[in-house]
Amino acid sequence: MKRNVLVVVAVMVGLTVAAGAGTIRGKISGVAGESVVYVDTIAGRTFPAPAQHPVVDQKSLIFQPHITVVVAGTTVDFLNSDSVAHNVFWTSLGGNKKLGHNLGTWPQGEKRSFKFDTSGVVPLFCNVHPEMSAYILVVATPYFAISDQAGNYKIENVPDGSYTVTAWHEGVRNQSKPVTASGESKVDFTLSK
Ligand SMILES: [Cu+2]
Repeated sequence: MKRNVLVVVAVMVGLTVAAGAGTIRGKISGVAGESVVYVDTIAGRTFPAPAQHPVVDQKSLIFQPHITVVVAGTTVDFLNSDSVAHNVFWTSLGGNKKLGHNLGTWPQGEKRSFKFDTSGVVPLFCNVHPEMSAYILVVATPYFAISDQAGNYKIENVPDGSYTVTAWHEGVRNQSKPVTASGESKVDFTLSK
């Protein structure tokens, strides 16, 4: 009986701590279009990958969406919705050329899957259509957001704590800033080459 009470108290304390969560928001300037902002690795924390697989489609000769962000360990499904064959390959992952990979080439309606275990940027290409490109960002925590076209972003349900947040935008340098998240926190970025 005593043990049960202890368990209940422990669960309640856990819930109280988890309830201390807020929002990190801000604006990315210096670049046009969508950017990604994410909370970097949190020491001692790992996060389960979602059971549902995000889909990167190839449709109308375009990778859709152009930017996908996933937690490390997530399996991504690559679909071909066009009547022509498409390929998917990447030359590096997080800048590491040894993690480059070619998923092959496949016809309409088929998909191939890949599990991304290593954090980093994955630049996607199709070797049938050199003009096609897209990005997958593999990140360490589920606390990330893709900005709107004007650069405004909002990361919700971030547990209170001190973190590093990083802003990423295609073709420019990343920028990282410290944040002590508690309730509503504001972090702006100005990116440049
Ligand atoms: Cu293609």
